[in-house]
Formats: sequence, C-alpha cells, structure tokens
Amino acid sequence: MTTYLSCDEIRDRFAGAMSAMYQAEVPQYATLLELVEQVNRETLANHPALAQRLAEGGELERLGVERHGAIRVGTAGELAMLRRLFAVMGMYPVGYYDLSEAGVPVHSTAFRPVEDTALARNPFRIFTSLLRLELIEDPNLRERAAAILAARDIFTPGARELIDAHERQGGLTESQAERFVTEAIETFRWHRDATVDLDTYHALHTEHRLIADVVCFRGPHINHLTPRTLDIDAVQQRMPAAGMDPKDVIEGPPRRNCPILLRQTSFKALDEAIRFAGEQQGSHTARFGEIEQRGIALTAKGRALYDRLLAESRGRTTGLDNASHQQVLAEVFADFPDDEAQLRRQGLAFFDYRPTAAGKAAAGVDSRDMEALIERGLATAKPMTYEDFLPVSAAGIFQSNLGGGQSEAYEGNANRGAFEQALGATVIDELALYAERESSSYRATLQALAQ
Ligand code: OOG
Ligand code: NI
Repeated sequence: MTTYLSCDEIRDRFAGAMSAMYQAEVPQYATLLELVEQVNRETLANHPALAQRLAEGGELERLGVERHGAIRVGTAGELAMLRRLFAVMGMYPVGYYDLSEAGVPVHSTAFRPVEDTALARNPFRIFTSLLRLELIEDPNLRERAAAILAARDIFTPGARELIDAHERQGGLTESQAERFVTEAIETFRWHRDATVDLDTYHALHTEHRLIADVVCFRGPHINHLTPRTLDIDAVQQRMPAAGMDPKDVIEGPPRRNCPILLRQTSFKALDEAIRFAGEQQGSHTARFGEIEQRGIALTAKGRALYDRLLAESRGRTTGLDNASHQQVLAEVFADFPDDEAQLRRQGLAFFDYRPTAAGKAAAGVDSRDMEALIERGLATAKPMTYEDFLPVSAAGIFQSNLGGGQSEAYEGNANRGAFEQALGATVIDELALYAERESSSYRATLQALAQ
C-alpha cells in the first residue's frame, strides 16, 4: 500500500521553505525574525502565567513556526489554480475581503487550515488578492494589462503535474511532496527582471502602484511574511535600533489584558533594482516585513462592537504618532469588556471548552449550565485565537507600503460573487467556522462530564 504524507506535513515543510527563501531574499526579514524571537522569549520569561496558559493550550509549539504571507494575482485562472495548489497543503479559502473600499483595486481571501489539529500543527496562512482590472477606467490600459497577464504562466509544469497527482491519488508520497514544495515555491519567487519595458511599467504604476506590481512580473512574488509576536508594542519600539523603519502606527485594537482580534505593524517596503525589457534599469517597491499579535476571535456581536469603536476612534486619530494613537484607542476601547468572563457571558468572543481533570474524575454531572460548571472547576474555557485578517488593517498595511496610493475611484465595489466565480469555489464563512468549533467543544465537554 502506498502511504501519503499528511497535508499538515506538506504545509509545514512549505512554510519552512518559504521562510528560508524570504530570509535569503530580504535579509531584513531575518533580522525581524530574530527581534521577534527575542521579544517572545523575554515576554514568556516575564509573564509566567501567560507562558503557562499558552503551554496548556498547545500554543507554544506553534508560536515559533507561525507565519502569514501575502501574494497578489492577476487573473481568475491564476486564482483558481492557486486554490488547487493550496488544497494540497490543507489550506482553504476563508473569508472575503473587499479592499476597493480602501481605494485598492483588489479583493481577497485567506488560504488557511481550518481544523483544530491542523491549526495547532502549523496555522500558515496566505492572504491572497485578485487584481480587479475591471476597475481601471482607461480601456487601452485595461486591455494592455490583460494581454500581458494572459501571456504568463505562474506555475511550473512540475507543480501542475503534482497538483493533478494529488487530486487523482488523494495525497502525495514522500518524494512527490518534496518535489511539490520545491516546484510550488517557484511561483512565489522574486524576479529582478520585469516582463515589460519601463514605459509600460510607468503607465500601469500611474494608474495604481499595485497594478504595476501584479502585471509587470513573471509571478506573484511573496510580498511579506509575518511572524507572530507576544508583545507588538515592544517590537515596534525596538525596530529602529535593529535597523528597520517601522510604519507609523500599529493597526487594529489597542493593547489590552485580553487581546482581541489582531494587531499589526510592518517595516516599510524596500526600493529594489529592476531590469526592464530593452535593458532599461529602474526600481520597484513591493517587499516588506510585518509582525502581528493575535488575540481572541470575536462573535458577530463582538465584531460589531469592534467596528463601531474603531470607526469612532478614526476621526480622533488622524495624523497622530503611535503613542497618541494608542492612547486615543485605549480611551475609546474602554467600552469593550476586558476580562474573559465578561467576553464570554456577553457573547462577544469565541471560546474552546474542555473538561478539567476534576471534571473528568467527577462522574455523572448532569448540569448543562456551563458558567456554573466553570465556577465549580469542572470545565475551562480557553480563548479561541483569531485566525483571520481585518480589512481596515489590511488597507493600512497596503497603503503604508504603496506610498499612500489611495484612489476613491474604486470605492463601493464589493463583489463576492465575482470573486467566488474566479476562485471556482465559495469562500468559507469565518464566523461559522469559529461557531462550529466552539459548539462542538461545548457539546463534547458536557458529554464528558455527564459520563
Ligand atoms: C496584503 C496586505 C494584507 C495583512 O496582514 O492584513 C495583509 C498585501 O499587501 O498584499 O497581509
Ligand atoms: Ni500581512
């Protein structure tokens, strides 16, 4: 009998290979990883309770490997093939993000693992954006871009063959998996040579820098990788001394006792030399490094509160430096409960329920009142980590790396149907995923206690 490697194993190897490639391509990223590791080590040493909680939840193992990355593609065919490529690694499209709202002519999803065990092993995610040529007004430019994109193939023949093999066989053997990782990585490599001449690049760049980034190269180079930190404020503060130029403010919610959703910051994109067609020299700015601090996933009710408070803070934070920005956020977010029991009782966040050792020992508990069971020490509720992205934060990351390239011309163009048609599948609803994981842990806990 042939044995196949698990998708989790292939994803773990691929994430490792991608990180190695990016460290070799962008040495500043290696510096960022070192800084994050150091801050994480110090944070764990200074906060034993946090260290213990992460250890109990099995989160410490994934902390060191945890990354997300981002890519941008140009056509429906490229996106649909990527969906098949990521499926080999157990990564599925979760969520729909409309960035046209923020003046960026793309819409996006995140390919990521969805099951508890897969997330615990390696939650590697790729934020994937599809360029929306239909939003370019000038028909000549639109057609030129479409023709350039139609002429490229971003996948190697080997990658295509192994994706087919995976679908046919239902898995990859050890040697196939090894080849798959090597071939798949090629799609995301940086190319110093553009496929177009400098004039074409400038014409596309003038429309929007992102359009040039997607259209003028052989493939969707990985544009950043993001390790997970336990103290993003410390990393932001220490970046300059380590030789990195951080973006002005940390995106997302303020620092809290119970971190919610996702906080992000980045070092700014590097200007890199490019050889254009006809031996013309130029440069392109695309690649950067980012860090994130993840907190608890919010329910629809919690998310509505987050969105309302974020909107409220917006008018008050324009132009502020990070310290003042965070100060305003902290004031506004005082209205968001900041202890776990309140988040749970008010239905603002998702939790993972487990019977405690005492709960397992106590036979025949027939209560269905989870809060009472928690109080009696028979069950525990662990915050469920937010595994997704935030459109407003993503827009902030895009903009700080695209030189503020915002254009109101693209606004109000959410089109999930068109995105799914290009993808060749529906995107999974992220809230439904958390709710499902929460309720199955809830049921399993009650059942275990009742026995
Ligand atoms: C993606 C930006 C979004 C994030 O962390 O929110 C993102 C891009 O620049 O392509 O990665
Ligand atoms: Ni990112």
